[in-house]
Amino acid sequence: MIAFSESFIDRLRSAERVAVLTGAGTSAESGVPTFRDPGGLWQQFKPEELANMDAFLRNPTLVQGWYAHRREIVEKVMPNPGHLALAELEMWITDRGGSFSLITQNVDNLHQRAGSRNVIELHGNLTRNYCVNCGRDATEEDLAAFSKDGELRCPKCDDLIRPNVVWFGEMLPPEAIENATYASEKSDVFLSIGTSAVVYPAAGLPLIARQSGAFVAEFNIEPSAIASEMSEVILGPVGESLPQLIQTLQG
Ligand code: BV8
Repeated sequence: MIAFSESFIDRLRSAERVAVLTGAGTSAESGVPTFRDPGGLWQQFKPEELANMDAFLRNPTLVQGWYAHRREIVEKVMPNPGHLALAELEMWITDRGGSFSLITQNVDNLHQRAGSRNVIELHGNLTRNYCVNCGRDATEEDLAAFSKDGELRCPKCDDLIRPNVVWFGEMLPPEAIENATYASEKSDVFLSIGTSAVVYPAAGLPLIARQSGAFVAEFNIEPSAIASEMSEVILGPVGESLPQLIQTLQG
Protein backbone atom coordinates (compact mmCIF):
# COMPACT_ATOMS: atom_id res chain seq x y z
CA MET A 1 0.00 0.00 0.00
CA ILE A 2 1.46 3.43 -0.92
CA ALA A 3 1.94 5.75 2.08
CA PHE A 4 0.76 9.18 0.94
CA SER A 5 1.90 12.00 3.23
CA GLU A 6 -0.65 13.28 5.75
CA SER A 7 -0.28 16.82 4.41
CA PHE A 8 -1.13 15.64 0.87
CA ILE A 9 -4.26 13.80 2.00
CA ASP A 10 -5.30 16.70 4.28
CA ARG A 11 -4.81 19.22 1.45
CA LEU A 12 -6.78 17.01 -0.96
CA ARG A 13 -9.61 16.46 1.56
CA SER A 14 -9.94 20.23 2.13
CA ALA A 15 -9.34 21.25 -1.52
CA GLU A 16 -12.03 23.37 -3.19
CA ARG A 17 -10.33 23.38 -6.59
CA VAL A 18 -8.37 20.40 -7.95
CA ALA A 19 -6.59 20.30 -11.32
CA VAL A 20 -4.92 17.29 -12.91
CA LEU A 21 -2.50 17.09 -15.88
CA THR A 22 -2.17 13.69 -17.52
CA GLY A 23 0.32 12.37 -20.07
CA ALA A 24 0.84 9.16 -21.99
CA GLY A 25 1.90 7.21 -18.87
CA THR A 26 -1.74 7.35 -17.74
CA SER A 27 -2.71 5.17 -20.72
CA ALA A 28 0.34 2.87 -20.69
CA GLU A 29 -1.39 0.16 -18.61
CA SER A 30 -4.25 0.17 -21.12
CA GLY A 31 -1.73 -0.96 -23.71
CA VAL A 32 -1.30 2.41 -25.46
CA PRO A 33 2.43 2.96 -26.15
CA THR A 34 3.92 6.12 -24.65
CA PHE A 35 6.17 8.41 -26.66
CA ARG A 36 9.53 8.45 -24.95
CA ASP A 37 9.66 5.23 -22.94
CA PRO A 38 11.68 2.29 -24.29
CA GLY A 39 9.56 0.77 -27.10
CA GLY A 40 7.47 3.97 -27.19
CA LEU A 41 6.06 5.56 -30.32
CA TRP A 42 9.02 7.86 -30.79
CA GLN A 43 11.49 4.96 -30.66
CA GLN A 44 10.67 3.87 -34.21
CA PHE A 45 10.07 7.40 -35.52
CA LYS A 46 11.29 10.83 -34.40
CA PRO A 47 8.67 13.44 -33.53
CA GLU A 48 10.08 15.70 -36.27
CA GLU A 49 9.41 12.90 -38.79
CA LEU A 50 5.78 12.55 -37.85
CA ALA A 51 4.05 15.02 -35.55
CA ASN A 52 4.41 18.23 -37.55
CA MET A 53 2.85 19.81 -40.64
CA ASP A 54 6.04 19.67 -42.77
CA ALA A 55 6.41 15.93 -42.20
CA PHE A 56 2.71 15.49 -43.02
CA LEU A 57 2.95 17.41 -46.31
CA ARG A 58 6.22 15.70 -47.19
CA ASN A 59 4.86 12.21 -46.61
CA PRO A 60 1.10 12.22 -45.95
CA THR A 61 0.80 8.44 -46.34
CA LEU A 62 3.40 7.80 -43.58
CA VAL A 63 1.80 10.24 -41.13
CA GLN A 64 -1.78 9.22 -41.96
CA GLY A 65 -0.73 5.56 -41.60
CA TRP A 66 0.83 6.25 -38.18
CA TYR A 67 -2.38 7.85 -36.93
CA ALA A 68 -4.51 5.08 -38.46
CA HIS A 69 -2.33 2.60 -36.51
CA ARG A 70 -2.81 4.60 -33.29
CA ARG A 71 -6.59 4.86 -33.87
CA GLU A 72 -6.74 1.08 -34.22
CA ILE A 73 -4.89 0.69 -30.89
CA VAL A 74 -7.02 3.16 -28.93
CA GLU A 75 -10.28 1.75 -30.32
CA LYS A 76 -9.26 -1.74 -29.14
CA VAL A 77 -8.07 -0.93 -25.61
CA MET A 78 -10.03 -0.12 -22.44
CA PRO A 79 -9.58 2.61 -19.82
CA ASN A 80 -7.42 1.23 -16.99
CA PRO A 81 -7.96 1.52 -13.19
CA GLY A 82 -5.96 4.76 -13.24
CA HIS A 83 -8.43 6.39 -15.67
CA LEU A 84 -11.37 5.08 -13.62
CA ALA A 85 -9.83 6.38 -10.38
CA LEU A 86 -9.58 9.89 -11.89
CA ALA A 87 -13.26 9.78 -12.85
CA GLU A 88 -14.02 8.73 -9.25
CA LEU A 89 -11.83 11.51 -7.86
CA GLU A 90 -13.75 14.05 -9.96
CA MET A 91 -17.02 12.81 -8.44
CA TRP A 92 -15.55 12.78 -4.92
CA ILE A 93 -14.44 16.43 -5.27
CA THR A 94 -17.55 17.75 -7.06
CA ASP A 95 -19.93 15.89 -4.68
CA ARG A 96 -18.41 18.09 -1.96
CA GLY A 97 -19.04 21.25 -3.97
CA GLY A 98 -15.48 21.49 -5.23
CA SER A 99 -14.30 22.04 -8.83
CA PHE A 100 -12.25 19.51 -10.81
CA SER A 101 -10.39 19.99 -14.11
CA LEU A 102 -8.78 17.10 -15.95
CA ILE A 103 -6.24 18.60 -18.35
CA THR A 104 -4.88 15.96 -20.70
CA GLN A 105 -2.07 15.88 -23.26
CA ASN A 106 -3.39 12.52 -24.41
CA VAL A 107 -5.32 12.25 -27.66
CA ASP A 108 -6.67 8.73 -27.04
CA ASN A 109 -10.18 9.58 -25.72
CA LEU A 110 -9.70 7.19 -22.76
CA HIS A 111 -10.52 9.73 -20.02
CA GLN A 112 -13.87 10.43 -21.68
CA ARG A 113 -14.53 6.69 -22.05
CA ALA A 114 -13.69 6.23 -18.33
CA GLY A 115 -16.42 8.71 -17.41
CA SER A 116 -14.39 11.84 -16.68
CA ARG A 117 -16.58 14.87 -17.41
CA ASN A 118 -14.57 18.09 -17.29
CA VAL A 119 -11.79 17.05 -19.71
CA ILE A 120 -9.60 19.75 -21.28
CA GLU A 121 -7.89 18.33 -24.39
CA LEU A 122 -4.65 20.31 -24.76
CA HIS A 123 -3.36 18.38 -27.79
CA GLY A 124 -6.63 17.43 -29.48
CA ASN A 125 -8.14 14.01 -30.03
CA LEU A 126 -7.09 11.52 -32.70
CA THR A 127 -10.62 10.14 -33.06
CA ARG A 128 -11.50 13.44 -34.78
CA ASN A 129 -10.13 14.14 -38.29
CA TYR A 130 -10.75 16.94 -40.82
CA CYS A 131 -9.84 18.20 -44.28
CA VAL A 132 -6.92 20.67 -44.27
CA ASN A 133 -8.60 22.72 -47.02
CA CYS A 134 -12.38 22.82 -46.54
CA GLY A 135 -12.40 21.78 -42.88
CA ARG A 136 -15.01 19.07 -43.44
CA ASP A 137 -15.02 16.50 -40.61
CA ALA A 138 -13.95 13.08 -41.86
CA THR A 139 -16.49 10.30 -41.31
CA GLU A 140 -15.84 6.70 -40.27
CA GLU A 141 -16.44 5.74 -43.92
CA ASP A 142 -13.82 8.23 -45.11
CA LEU A 143 -11.30 6.81 -42.62
CA ALA A 144 -12.16 3.21 -43.51
CA ALA A 145 -11.39 4.02 -47.16
CA PHE A 146 -7.75 4.75 -46.20
CA SER A 147 -5.40 2.26 -47.79
CA LYS A 148 -1.84 1.99 -46.51
CA ASP A 149 -0.36 2.90 -49.93
CA GLY A 150 -2.79 5.62 -50.75
CA GLU A 151 -3.49 9.04 -49.28
CA LEU A 152 -6.55 9.82 -47.20
CA ARG A 153 -8.29 12.59 -49.16
CA CYS A 154 -11.47 14.61 -48.67
CA PRO A 155 -14.40 13.27 -50.73
CA LYS A 156 -15.64 16.88 -51.09
CA CYS A 157 -12.55 18.80 -52.28
CA ASP A 158 -9.92 16.06 -52.61
CA ASP A 159 -7.41 17.75 -50.26
CA LEU A 160 -5.66 15.87 -47.45
CA ILE A 161 -7.37 14.72 -44.24
CA ARG A 162 -5.42 15.21 -40.98
CA PRO A 163 -5.96 14.17 -37.36
CA ASN A 164 -7.36 16.84 -35.05
CA VAL A 165 -4.23 16.82 -32.87
CA VAL A 166 -1.74 19.60 -32.08
CA TRP A 167 1.56 19.05 -33.89
CA PHE A 168 4.91 20.52 -32.88
CA GLY A 169 5.10 24.18 -33.79
CA GLU A 170 1.29 24.49 -33.79
CA MET A 171 -0.60 26.62 -31.30
CA LEU A 172 -2.67 24.76 -28.74
CA PRO A 173 -6.45 25.35 -28.97
CA PRO A 174 -6.73 28.84 -27.36
CA GLU A 175 -9.74 27.98 -25.20
CA ALA A 176 -8.09 24.76 -23.96
CA ILE A 177 -4.81 26.39 -22.91
CA GLU A 178 -6.69 29.35 -21.39
CA ASN A 179 -8.97 27.09 -19.32
CA ALA A 180 -6.04 24.86 -18.35
CA THR A 181 -3.91 27.80 -17.23
CA TYR A 182 -6.78 29.29 -15.22
CA ALA A 183 -7.53 25.93 -13.54
CA SER A 184 -3.82 25.50 -12.70
CA GLU A 185 -3.49 29.03 -11.26
CA LYS A 186 -6.61 28.60 -9.08
CA SER A 187 -5.96 25.02 -7.94
CA ASP A 188 -5.45 24.17 -4.26
CA VAL A 189 -4.10 20.76 -5.25
CA PHE A 190 -2.56 19.85 -8.64
CA LEU A 191 -1.73 16.28 -9.72
CA SER A 192 0.82 15.75 -12.53
CA ILE A 193 0.25 12.19 -13.72
CA GLY A 194 2.19 9.96 -16.14
CA THR A 195 4.00 12.72 -18.00
CA SER A 196 7.70 13.21 -18.71
CA ALA A 197 6.97 16.96 -18.53
CA VAL A 198 9.20 17.83 -21.50
CA VAL A 199 6.56 19.26 -23.86
CA TYR A 200 5.54 22.89 -23.41
CA PRO A 201 3.38 24.77 -22.71
CA ALA A 202 1.69 21.72 -21.04
CA ALA A 203 4.69 20.98 -18.79
CA GLY A 204 4.54 24.54 -17.47
CA LEU A 205 1.11 24.00 -15.89
CA PRO A 206 2.28 22.14 -12.74
CA LEU A 207 4.84 24.92 -12.22
CA ILE A 208 2.13 27.60 -12.55
CA ALA A 209 0.10 25.72 -9.93
CA ARG A 210 3.11 25.50 -7.60
CA GLN A 211 3.85 29.22 -7.99
CA SER A 212 0.22 29.97 -7.14
CA GLY A 213 0.58 28.07 -3.84
CA ALA A 214 -0.95 24.72 -4.77
CA PHE A 215 0.21 21.40 -3.34
CA VAL A 216 1.59 19.65 -6.46
CA ALA A 217 1.93 15.85 -6.42
CA GLU A 218 3.57 13.89 -9.23
CA PHE A 219 2.48 10.31 -10.00
CA ASN A 220 4.97 8.47 -12.20
CA ILE A 221 7.07 5.31 -12.41
CA GLU A 222 10.20 7.48 -12.38
CA PRO A 223 10.89 11.13 -11.52
CA SER A 224 9.95 13.48 -14.39
CA ALA A 225 11.89 16.52 -15.61
CA ILE A 226 10.07 18.68 -13.02
CA ALA A 227 10.09 16.23 -10.07
CA SER A 228 12.34 18.52 -8.02
CA GLU A 229 9.62 21.22 -8.13
CA MET A 230 6.92 18.91 -6.78
CA SER A 231 5.56 18.96 -3.21
CA GLU A 232 5.42 15.15 -3.34
CA VAL A 233 6.47 12.44 -5.83
CA ILE A 234 4.55 9.15 -5.70
CA LEU A 235 6.41 6.42 -7.58
CA GLY A 236 4.54 3.46 -9.01
CA PRO A 237 2.25 2.54 -11.91
CA VAL A 238 -0.81 4.81 -11.88
CA GLY A 239 -3.09 1.81 -12.41
CA GLU A 240 -2.17 0.99 -8.78
CA SER A 241 -1.31 4.32 -7.14
CA LEU A 242 -4.45 6.23 -8.19
CA PRO A 243 -6.94 3.61 -6.96
CA GLN A 244 -4.96 3.55 -3.69
CA LEU A 245 -5.29 7.33 -3.48
CA ILE A 246 -9.09 7.00 -3.77
CA GLN A 247 -9.09 4.25 -1.12
CA THR A 248 -7.02 6.43 1.25
CA LEU A 249 -9.28 9.46 0.64
CA GLN A 250 -12.43 7.47 1.33
CA GLY A 251 -10.80 5.65 4.27
C1 BV8 B 1 3.63 25.37 -29.16
C2 BV8 B 1 1.00 15.37 -31.03
C3 BV8 B 1 3.74 27.59 -29.66
C4 BV8 B 1 -0.25 14.68 -30.83
C5 BV8 B 1 2.50 16.22 -29.40
C6 BV8 B 1 8.61 26.46 -24.75
C7 BV8 B 1 7.36 27.06 -24.81
C8 BV8 B 1 6.50 26.77 -25.84
C9 BV8 B 1 6.84 25.83 -26.82
C10 BV8 B 1 8.08 25.25 -26.77
C11 BV8 B 1 8.95 25.55 -25.76
N1 BV8 B 1 10.09 24.84 -25.97
C12 BV8 B 1 9.93 24.08 -27.08
C13 BV8 B 1 8.73 24.30 -27.59
C14 BV8 B 1 8.19 23.67 -28.78
C15 BV8 B 1 7.47 22.36 -28.48
C16 BV8 B 1 8.07 21.55 -27.39
O1 BV8 B 1 7.63 21.62 -26.24
N2 BV8 B 1 9.07 20.76 -27.72
C17 BV8 B 1 9.69 19.93 -26.70
C18 BV8 B 1 9.91 18.52 -27.27
C19 BV8 B 1 10.98 20.59 -26.28
N3 BV8 B 1 6.08 22.64 -28.19
C20 BV8 B 1 5.23 22.80 -29.21
O2 BV8 B 1 5.56 22.80 -30.39
C21 BV8 B 1 3.76 23.02 -28.84
N4 BV8 B 1 3.29 24.16 -29.56
O3 BV8 B 1 4.21 25.59 -28.14
O4 BV8 B 1 3.27 26.31 -30.02
C22 BV8 B 1 3.91 28.34 -30.88
C23 BV8 B 1 3.53 27.82 -32.09
C24 BV8 B 1 3.70 28.57 -33.21
C25 BV8 B 1 4.26 29.82 -33.10
C26 BV8 B 1 4.66 30.31 -31.86
C27 BV8 B 1 4.48 29.58 -30.76
C28 BV8 B 1 2.93 21.83 -29.30
C29 BV8 B 1 3.15 20.67 -28.39
C30 BV8 B 1 2.25 19.49 -28.78
C31 BV8 B 1 3.07 18.55 -29.60
N5 BV8 B 1 2.28 17.38 -29.91
N6 BV8 B 1 1.88 15.18 -29.87
C32 BV8 B 1 0.06 13.22 -30.89
O5 BV8 B 1 0.44 12.73 -31.98
O6 BV8 B 1 -0.09 12.60 -29.84
S1 BV8 B 1 3.61 16.03 -28.13
C33 BV8 B 1 3.54 14.49 -27.41
O7 BV8 B 1 4.31 14.61 -26.19
C34 BV8 B 1 2.17 14.05 -26.94
O8 BV8 B 1 1.14 14.99 -27.15
C35 BV8 B 1 2.36 13.85 -25.44
O9 BV8 B 1 1.23 14.08 -24.76
C36 BV8 B 1 3.40 14.85 -25.17
C37 BV8 B 1 4.09 14.72 -23.83
O10 BV8 B 1 4.56 13.39 -23.69
P1 BV8 B 1 4.03 12.55 -22.41
O11 BV8 B 1 2.55 12.52 -22.46
O12 BV8 B 1 4.64 13.08 -21.18
O13 BV8 B 1 4.56 11.10 -22.77
P2 BV8 B 1 6.07 10.58 -22.65
O14 BV8 B 1 6.14 9.31 -23.42
O15 BV8 B 1 7.03 11.68 -22.93
O16 BV8 B 1 6.24 10.23 -21.08
C38 BV8 B 1 5.49 9.18 -20.51
C39 BV8 B 1 5.66 9.35 -19.01
O17 BV8 B 1 4.83 8.38 -18.36
C40 BV8 B 1 7.09 9.08 -18.53
O18 BV8 B 1 7.42 10.04 -17.56
C41 BV8 B 1 7.00 7.68 -17.91
O19 BV8 B 1 7.91 7.53 -16.84
C42 BV8 B 1 5.57 7.68 -17.41
N7 BV8 B 1 4.94 6.35 -17.30
C43 BV8 B 1 5.04 5.32 -18.18
N8 BV8 B 1 4.25 4.29 -17.74
C44 BV8 B 1 3.66 4.71 -16.58
C45 BV8 B 1 4.10 6.02 -16.30
N9 BV8 B 1 3.70 6.70 -15.21
C46 BV8 B 1 2.84 6.07 -14.38
N10 BV8 B 1 2.36 4.82 -14.59
C47 BV8 B 1 2.75 4.12 -15.67
N11 BV8 B 1 2.27 2.88 -15.86
